Amino acid sequence: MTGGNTVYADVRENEPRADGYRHIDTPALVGKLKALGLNTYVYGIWDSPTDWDDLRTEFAPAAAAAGIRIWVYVVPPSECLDSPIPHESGRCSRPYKLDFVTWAREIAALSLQYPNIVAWAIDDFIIGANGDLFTQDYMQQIVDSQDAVNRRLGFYTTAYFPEATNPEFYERFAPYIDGIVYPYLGRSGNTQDPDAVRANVEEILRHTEPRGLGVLLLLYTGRFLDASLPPTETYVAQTIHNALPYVRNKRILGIDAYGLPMADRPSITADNRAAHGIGRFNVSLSPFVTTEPGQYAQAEQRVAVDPRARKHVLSFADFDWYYGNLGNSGTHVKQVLVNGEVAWESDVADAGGHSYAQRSVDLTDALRGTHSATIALRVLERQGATDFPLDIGFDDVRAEGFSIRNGGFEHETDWRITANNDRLLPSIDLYAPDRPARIREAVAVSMRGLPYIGGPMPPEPPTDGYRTDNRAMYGDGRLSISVPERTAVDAGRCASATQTVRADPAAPRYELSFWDYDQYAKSEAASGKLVKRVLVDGFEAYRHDVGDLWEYTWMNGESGQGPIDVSRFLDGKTSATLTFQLCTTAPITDLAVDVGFDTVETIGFTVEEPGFEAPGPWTTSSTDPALSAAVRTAG
Ligand SMILES: [Ca+2]
Ligand SMILES: [Ca+2]
Repeated sequence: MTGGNTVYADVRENEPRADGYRHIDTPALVGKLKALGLNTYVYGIWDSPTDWDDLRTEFAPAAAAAGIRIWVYVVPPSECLDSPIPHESGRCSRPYKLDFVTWAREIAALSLQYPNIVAWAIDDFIIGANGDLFTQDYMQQIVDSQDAVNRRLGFYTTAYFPEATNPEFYERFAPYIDGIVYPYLGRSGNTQDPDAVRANVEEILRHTEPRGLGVLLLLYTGRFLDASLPPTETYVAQTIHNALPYVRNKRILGIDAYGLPMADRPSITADNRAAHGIGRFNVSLSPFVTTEPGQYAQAEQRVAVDPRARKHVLSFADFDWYYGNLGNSGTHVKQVLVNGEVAWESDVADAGGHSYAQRSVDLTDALRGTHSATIALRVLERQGATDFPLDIGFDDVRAEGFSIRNGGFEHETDWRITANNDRLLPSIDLYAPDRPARIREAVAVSMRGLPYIGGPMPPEPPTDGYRTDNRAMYGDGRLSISVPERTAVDAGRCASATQTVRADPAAPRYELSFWDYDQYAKSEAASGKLVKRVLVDGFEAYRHDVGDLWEYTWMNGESGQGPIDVSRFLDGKTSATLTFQLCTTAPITDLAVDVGFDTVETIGFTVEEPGFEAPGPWTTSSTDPALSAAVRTAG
């Protein structure tokens, strides 16, 4: 299924139809589902106001003919960005929006026409303020509305592990629902650990089975925004392998491959977070996960030492993406240990951190006269944290006077990867440019119960500088609008990239889609100072604070935003200006930022170099010398 968090599940037609919308490509989608051997599709009504009609008139009958069952998914208030001002409106389940009594009736009616529609679900019942809407009285109205038309249609809601194992959740909702959709996130809000399936599912079934409720396991096969690393093909295959016995013995309803990449787009370029090559040692910690002092994760190896060497030196590169300006020191610490003794350490709140830094540790005294030693790269929780996520990288490990194997972490050998807890997740993180295709194959093979064996990862060509310097979404280029560290900029200054675009004056509507990226989220220190803006013919079509969700993540505006209707700015015009901008809204003294824009897509007008792979027609300017805009290409 498609929905929140995802990057291009690619189920739409390339070109807009006469109404100016890109519709669901039903023949292609049905064909891919058949080719992958999938028997059910969870159809999300969210991305486009045309989704419901595409389901009614095209997908439901085609899926029926192909023997594919359908679950219909609609969203609660927290995911409905609806405004009477078109360019401020975003994704929502349309046309009935938050009228779930009508959704219940209409989906039930459609399920009578197409009995392959077997269930419907509402996302996130009790996340945020959603619970205020779904009172017991309202739940009863929804159920009555559905049952008056089709009592056999299933009705479900999403329940994350804390709700899915909470008796109060069931006391409140069990009378109204047929079961839950459980998003599997390991033990600590991640898409890296497949090994908690059995423990988590068993615990959930202790609540659902006595109540006669069904469980659909939702597996993230595309990114989850509250996880530090996106899922890999081996994670997907192993999680399916662990869940499949529950499907076979009918204790769970099935496995929903959420965000399954359906087309052959490449991986996001910025997902390669190695210093060089495709691999690094990573320790990640998801948002909202609590850690305790003394918890650690590490990569360790036994090394042979030349006892006669004049010098023993360990060098490496590391990053943590935190910059000292946000404070919070004393929580997470990067360390090098030699024979269990700390030989080097750096707090993630130390200066630097936005990119890899080269380190050199003199171990001459520690290793003199010895023949072997244990070297460990460790991330230690000095103090516990509750919402201080991490994505730490170590790479380019080299030694003088002793030997290091696989110091570039280009494969999963030589290092012993361990943790003394299930919060900090250590791994050798390998980037595959064709990960979407690998994940699709892993799903197709594993759902059949067969073992998935991925091919070798293709190597990356050598790069100048660090691999992480290339933060493009796709390709090797993006728009970069940046301020350096320790640099003051007054309020009201802007840097921009602009081009004059050709518009079709007779287009039925005009749409602008783009993706943006920055380094900050949720930090008070970064909020209210820098704003990302997009102007269409001088009118502000988009405005978002740099402190918005999420950090280090390419977003389509934001999760609820998606493509923007810019018809009011372009209707009847043959040309207009398009401007991407970063502006200060308050004075800053030390708030280094490098905002990215990439992957511009339009309906009703044409943008040159929409992927910023070359400067082309983009004109950059700035009203402050410390604030600069540039089309930045790496290669
Ligand atoms: Ca590497
Ligand atoms: Ca690009």
